[in-house]
Amino acid sequence: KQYDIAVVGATGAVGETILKVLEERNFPVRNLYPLASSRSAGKKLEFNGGWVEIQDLATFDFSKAQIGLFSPGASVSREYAPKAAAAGCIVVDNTSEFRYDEDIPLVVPEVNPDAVAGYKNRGIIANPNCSTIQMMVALKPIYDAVGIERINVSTYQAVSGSGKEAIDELATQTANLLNMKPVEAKVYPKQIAFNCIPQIDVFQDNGYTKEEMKMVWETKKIMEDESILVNPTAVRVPVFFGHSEAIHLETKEKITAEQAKELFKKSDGIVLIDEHVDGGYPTAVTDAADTNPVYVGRVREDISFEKGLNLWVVADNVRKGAATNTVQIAELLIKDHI
Ligand code: A2P
Ligand code: 11C
Repeated sequence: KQYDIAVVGATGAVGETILKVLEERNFPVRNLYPLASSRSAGKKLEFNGGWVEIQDLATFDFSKAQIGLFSPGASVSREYAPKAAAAGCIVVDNTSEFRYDEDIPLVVPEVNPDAVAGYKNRGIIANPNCSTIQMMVALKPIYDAVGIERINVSTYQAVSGSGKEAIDELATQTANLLNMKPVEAKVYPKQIAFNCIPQIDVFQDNGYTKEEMKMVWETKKIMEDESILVNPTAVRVPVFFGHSEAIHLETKEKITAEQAKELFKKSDGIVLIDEHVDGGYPTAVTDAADTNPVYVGRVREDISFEKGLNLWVVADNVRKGAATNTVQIAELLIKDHI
């Protein structure tokens, strides 16, 4: 069976990667409808060896597609995802717009695949935030084995998480600085080249940023565990592709590093790189970028706390953090539901 697929935001960092991932995984696409703003309508994109014309989202008839893969930004999804669903096109939405609605499933296929069935509620499935997705994939085997009381996490997040303009900003600032020219910060509140910025997304009333609170809210929903505690700090770093996370867990039962590593080796979607030699760990640029797995390394028992475990977790934020996870959700939909 083949499906007609609309990709909304097809010219963006995530949208372009969704097209690549659909091709790579041989998703059974009959007609592909790449949609973007009127600025892009009429231009052509390559897909499966042919050229497909980009159409204007504002005038597209969603009854032509069975599945819509959305990543155009929250305000655009707010308007168009319900319209698509009303026309019978099931939406997998990458934005934060619907994630916290109780009747909208929030899915990481390695963690809570059964939640996909909730698409029936409103015709929309939400794809979690990139930093949450990679953390969930890495923590699920530990959670199932010994339980998790609390997660302390600091992130080192790539600029591609903010879209194409941010990728340009890091490149331009870096080139300017190397050529002794002044830099201008537009996407980020401070210079990102050769710097780290401890703010991702807007501040909330409690002094945490929205990116940090996304990790708190989404972890509880995906793990279906309101009691799990998350203590996050989210930092933007001058990396183009790949988010890294230093995670410290407080588990319910003691787990040794060796036991944890055995679990990681057996788990779908995880690649363990953990050798106690120079370079014996994954990094964003050398391992994760442009690949789909979640990489785990630096697995250590906490030497200061009995039920503590330390991990280093890396993944391509545009792939597993967005496009790949979205396509995997669509795969679950066509396998079991439509
Ligand atoms: P366009 O290229 O036509 O502006 P990114 O996250 O990399 O910035 O990409 C955002 C994506 O969302 C792009 O494909 C962009 O299309 C699309 N987009 C942004 N605003 C709209 C809109 N109002 N209607 C349709 N698509 C939009
Ligand atoms: C970032 N995590 O790295 C963000 C991007 O909620 O889908 C993804 C925003 C989201 O900037």
